[in-house]
Amino acid sequence: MSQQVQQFFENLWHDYIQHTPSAAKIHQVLGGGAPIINDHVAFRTFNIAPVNLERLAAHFETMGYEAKGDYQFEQKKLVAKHYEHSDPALPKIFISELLVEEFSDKLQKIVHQLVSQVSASAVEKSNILYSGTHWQISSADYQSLLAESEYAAWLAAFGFRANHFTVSVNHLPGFEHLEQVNEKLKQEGFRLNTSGGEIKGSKEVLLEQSSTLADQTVVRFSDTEKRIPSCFYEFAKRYEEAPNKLYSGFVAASADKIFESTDAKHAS
Ligand code: OOG
Ligand code: NI
Repeated sequence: MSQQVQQFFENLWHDYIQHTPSAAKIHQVLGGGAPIINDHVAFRTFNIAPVNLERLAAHFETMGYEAKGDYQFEQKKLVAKHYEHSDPALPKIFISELLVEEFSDKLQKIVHQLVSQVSASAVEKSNILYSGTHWQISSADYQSLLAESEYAAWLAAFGFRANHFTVSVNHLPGFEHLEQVNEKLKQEGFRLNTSGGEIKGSKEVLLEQSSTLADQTVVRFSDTEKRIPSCFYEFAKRYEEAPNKLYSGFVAASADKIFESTDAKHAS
């Protein structure tokens, strides 16, 4: 992997743990300080130029990633794609985008107002992917978004950065099953996302996933500060689709529940 790509992922991780202090602690609990292989990193965006999925994905294509799977989330009004790199040391990338035109005029107006503040030249730099917000939003607008879409509200508050990193349990010494990882995390006091069960997916669909509930951080809105859910950590165990070849896709029904790890309704 080139030094530039390595530096990119280091910067991404550094930004992520500022908003997800539990991820750094979990890294210690599971890996004992040894390096952990990531299965994937996930990003969220709006389907509006210049920040739409394809534009963000262009940075990964420059790094040598290729588009693989397409996913749809009708109820949440989202689509997503995943990207893979030929270097097995590099995580897969999962990018989703909100189908803004499917929401109310009110939501559309707020979101367009935010996106209009992002300069096209900022999107051309790869550090857009750990740049956070490029706008100010009031707590009232945040609440309006939240009423229609947890995803829209999260993105308005946190902007462009890793929504989560994901530990590859297949590459995690000392743990065979995802249940063991979950038990260890609960023993250490971390809260898991139980939407759809602690474990989403199964051996039959070749992918099992679990995640923490997002940490909570103080976000400065234009009028006030609020403590709201930030980012989470995910754990994935993959099964072979052919001898010596692990399944490398995602499972929409499971992903649908993973999205809920940042729901404000869990935070109390
Ligand atoms: C993405 C949720 C889906 C997965 O691994 O299936 C996902 C998100 O919360 O932005 O990460
Ligand atoms: Ni994920």
